[in-house]
Amino acid sequence: MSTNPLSSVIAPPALVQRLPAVDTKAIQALDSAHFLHPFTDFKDLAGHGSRVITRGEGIYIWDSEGAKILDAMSGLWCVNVGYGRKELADAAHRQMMTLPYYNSFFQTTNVPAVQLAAKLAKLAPKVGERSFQHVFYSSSGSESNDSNVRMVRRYWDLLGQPQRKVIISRINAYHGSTMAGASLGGMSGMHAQGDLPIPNITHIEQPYFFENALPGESVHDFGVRAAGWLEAKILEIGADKVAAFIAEPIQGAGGVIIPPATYWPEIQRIVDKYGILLISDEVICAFGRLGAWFAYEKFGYKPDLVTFAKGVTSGYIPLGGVLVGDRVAKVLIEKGGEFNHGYTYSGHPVACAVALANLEIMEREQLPQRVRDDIGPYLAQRFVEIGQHPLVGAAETCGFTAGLVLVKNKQRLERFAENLSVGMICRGHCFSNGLIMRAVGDRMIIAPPLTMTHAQIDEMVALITRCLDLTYQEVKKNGWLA
Ligand code: PXG
Repeated sequence: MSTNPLSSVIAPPALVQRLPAVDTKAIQALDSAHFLHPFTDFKDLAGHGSRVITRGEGIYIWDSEGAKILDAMSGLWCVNVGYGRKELADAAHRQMMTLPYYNSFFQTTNVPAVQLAAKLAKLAPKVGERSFQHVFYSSSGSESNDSNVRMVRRYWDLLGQPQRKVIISRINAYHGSTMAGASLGGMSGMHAQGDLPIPNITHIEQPYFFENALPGESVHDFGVRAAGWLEAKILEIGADKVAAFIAEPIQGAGGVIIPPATYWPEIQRIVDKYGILLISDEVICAFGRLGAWFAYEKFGYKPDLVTFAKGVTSGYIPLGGVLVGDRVAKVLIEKGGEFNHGYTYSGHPVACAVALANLEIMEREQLPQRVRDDIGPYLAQRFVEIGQHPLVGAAETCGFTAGLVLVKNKQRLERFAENLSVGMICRGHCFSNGLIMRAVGDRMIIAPPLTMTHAQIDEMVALITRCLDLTYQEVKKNGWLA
């Protein structure tokens, strides 16, 4: 038995395998004594203790009790290249030994930050006349969206239109957890804590067909109507007061809400008509998740700013940022004057070095193409089968992410009462059966590493089916089916 349980928790994977098991109880006691977890009911957690994750390899993670778990969420939508990539550790080590930190304030720069900016500019496809030649760095998606708010305001100020302040977002969107990020997001639970949103941020309904379509409405018509809510909001506020519209290409944390094909072209028409900036928050959707380097490429729209984080380093080290399109960059650069905004870790050399190594892996293994042409279509095929399950009202995929809705009546697509928390019951079965799948209300969602093989997709689908069966038996026993 190790005398210091922490020593085995922080040891590298190869070593952990040979070390005695972690003292789970001791770690859990320290955890609840000192660590306030994000988005957590602290009192509830203290009652039963956290699950302690000790290592990862490929698409699997292991907990301190030795259980092997298939991580169908890539950590938190980020470990795109899978766990245990030595190249990324080597890149961090090399950079730490060369220059672990220097700032990019005061007209200084560092080599990895410059190289990464140039690399991202190359990977981001040009749309029409617009290209992305510039990057503003942060350390997370939330910070990046704060930077977006600052940049958008600065842009309109420099153009002599300071009254253009309102940013329109969507209900059930997730754009982070800082004051601006949570305000841009459309989560009512977050707004309720902290007097949010901050001024000049407003929301329209989301393009969620299953919930918001009219009886008998086609998906095609619903997409156009849902985009129309943006135009209605612009007219309500006054077009001359609207600065930008921000949206995730697919709403991730909101439950993998995939908009109809007609939605994005109509959104583009509307933002063009009123001249407002378009921000594509691709924190989840970029870097191969949807089968392209960037999601705007897949959906064919033309954003002015693109938020990124997570997959840029596959989550191995924090890094985020904004791709700044020509329209905004030109004004910020040519009009001059200092932009009074930035972070200690903007362009952190170690994070940028890891990102470069991560993108190299993604290019070498052609992960975006693999999602588009191979594992994405295979996942879609397997999800058609999952859609047949008696508990599943709808099952959809896009690239390498998927969502399904649990219903109490498959024919009438009737939903369970919210307080039954059927999604959480299903998630519980997933945990006990060695599968990480998220529950967002009664939507069960996945976003697995982009390195998954067909055999591993089969293994995951078998686990999902087993957990759906177990949930079905439980809700049936409780008399909750209709
Ligand atoms: N934008 C989007 C689209 C995101 O998905 C953020 C911004 C914020 O990124 P940071 O790095 O500040 O967390 C995110 C993050 C969930 C979940 O429950 C999703 C996220 C974060 C935490 C939980 O699915 N996405």
